[in-house]
Amino acid sequence: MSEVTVHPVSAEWADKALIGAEAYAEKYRRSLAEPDAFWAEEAKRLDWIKPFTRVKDTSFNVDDFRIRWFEDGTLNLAANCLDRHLADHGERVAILWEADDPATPGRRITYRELYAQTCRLANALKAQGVKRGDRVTIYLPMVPEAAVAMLACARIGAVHSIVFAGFSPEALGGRIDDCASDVVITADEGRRGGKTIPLKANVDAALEHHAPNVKSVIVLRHTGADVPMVAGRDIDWADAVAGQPGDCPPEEMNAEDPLFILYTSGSTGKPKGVLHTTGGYGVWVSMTHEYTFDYRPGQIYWCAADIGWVTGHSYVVYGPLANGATTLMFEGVPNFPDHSRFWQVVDKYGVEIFYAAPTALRALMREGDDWVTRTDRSTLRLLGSVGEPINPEAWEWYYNVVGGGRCPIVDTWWQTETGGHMITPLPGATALKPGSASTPMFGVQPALVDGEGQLIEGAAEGALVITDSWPGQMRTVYGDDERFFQTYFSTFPGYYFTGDGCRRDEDGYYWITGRIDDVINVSGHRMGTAEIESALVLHDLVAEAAVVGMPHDIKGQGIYAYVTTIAGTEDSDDLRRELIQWVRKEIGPIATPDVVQFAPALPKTRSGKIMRRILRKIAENDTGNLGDTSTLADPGVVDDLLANRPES
Ligand code: 6R9
Repeated sequence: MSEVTVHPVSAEWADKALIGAEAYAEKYRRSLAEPDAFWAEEAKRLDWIKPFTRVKDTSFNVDDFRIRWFEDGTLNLAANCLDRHLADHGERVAILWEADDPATPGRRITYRELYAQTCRLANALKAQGVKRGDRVTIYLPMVPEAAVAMLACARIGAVHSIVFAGFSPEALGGRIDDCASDVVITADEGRRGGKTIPLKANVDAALEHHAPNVKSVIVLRHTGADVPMVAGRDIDWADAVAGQPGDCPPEEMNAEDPLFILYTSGSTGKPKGVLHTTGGYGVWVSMTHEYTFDYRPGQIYWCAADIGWVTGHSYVVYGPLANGATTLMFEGVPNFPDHSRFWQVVDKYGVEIFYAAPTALRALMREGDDWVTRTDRSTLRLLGSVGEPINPEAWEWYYNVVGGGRCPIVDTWWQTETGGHMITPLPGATALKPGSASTPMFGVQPALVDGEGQLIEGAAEGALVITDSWPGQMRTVYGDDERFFQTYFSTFPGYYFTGDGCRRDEDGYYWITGRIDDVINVSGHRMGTAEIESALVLHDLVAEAAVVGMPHDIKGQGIYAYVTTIAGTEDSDDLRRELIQWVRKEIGPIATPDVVQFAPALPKTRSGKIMRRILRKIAENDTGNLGDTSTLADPGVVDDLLANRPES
């Protein structure tokens, strides 16, 4: 290992931060030693309708498996994000919106306005027949109405399921079906990087083959494009809310009632509907947003993630709004109209806290410092990173060039399943080591296990597990408790298995090394290799496919697909291009394979298992040492793969 540069906490941060080093140590100790007392205290950050009397009731063991937090308390999370802010700071800006095109005027929506818009839509949803517990699918671009839609669902106790607006009609339809939504909220079109995305047309296509139970589609006019409306099913957002009152009583939800479903990729099968509930999730995102970002009311805060991912749920909408923050929503992309865009937006709104994914930073870093240094950025005081490991080179660039050496970087490790930050530095407490997510959040007990499932102590490397529950933990896979248990609690009995590999150094800092299951992380987005393989084999000419990750300078990982076509097919470049388009159509552009290699056969063991280890090595171009190939049914297959590796 090369020498690690340590950036100690500056005197100013140590002095002014909410949590300093001693406070961190003491609070962390208490969170484990007295969890009930600790969490009862933290839960006061939310307004409860009926206070809870029980705090933590959890077990990861097969015999008495349960995850319940604050279980007899009631509350409404939308009311916590809106109503309680009105008395003292209703005129504070809740959402700042910056359009894709810098010439389009931005929007500033106060807490009072957001409250009224949310209530109108909540009433409109009720008028469409949506009841407590019903699922509503949201397929919207990064516009304030996306937050309005989420909060309107939460207000009436409906469960939202957001599908990223970059997903294809096929992927959208599958997700609508899985949770049996009967209402879809979408827009005419989205805009990103100067291009439009045909959202309404995608919904129409999705509903052709899926979701027979969808009764209404609410359509937001965003670009104003002329989109066909299906009579009796489709309704204009403006018409739906017209005449609806600007107040709507919040539904009294139990702490363990579902708040949302968010589909994420796993190592097997179709995407899982990760289910989060109300009380624990609310406490978790509010607490982590405040402590990790050292957030003080009134500060301008920008998380550049899309609401289609968990980061958008927890750190664009619920965490910041629960804390009365001003949260910036950006419709566009980092490199449109040019590579200065992020920093122009920072200057335009005076952003103080900025949170983004390493893939965007690496892409910008490649374009040179000038795009950054020509902007001011003097308002920035804290930077964050999320979604994938950040390489030390990108970290130093972020720190020195973007942050001018003034701003700590919080490298936050967490997952869709964890609801919020799990391992992260706190800016006033943690000396920073570039590339390390560092130390656990309050209540989080990470551990490393070896291949036999034995805990390993001290400086070591292993599979990352969490040994006890935390309030923001997912509660189940929607409709499939058994799959939830199998996926996360059966590999290492008694522990939550994260799917990540990890190293712990002599100072107890955690260094995430990446996924150790069949999940690849492309530009911070999770893709299951099995999902891409299933899409490929749907093509008439494909007999078999195997997909692995490959290193990629910007995206972190790229997608490398091995494809065996049916006998007699000509493996041409045209077919290669067609297959790439096919996957884009089946899943969406984020799943575009970077390399398609035709393979007359795939390397298999005698029992017929594909040896992915070998496929990974070839994809990584690390072909000197393929390891043990003695269990292969036909070793000749590997020679053919090596000889025909396409240039990437
Ligand atoms: C929040 C989010 C989760 C997976 C996770 C890990 C990777 C996320 C990371 C990180 C290293 C970080 N990951 N943050 N790896 N350092 N700071 O991204 O959720 O989309 O579910 O992905 O992302 O591999 O297991 P999700």
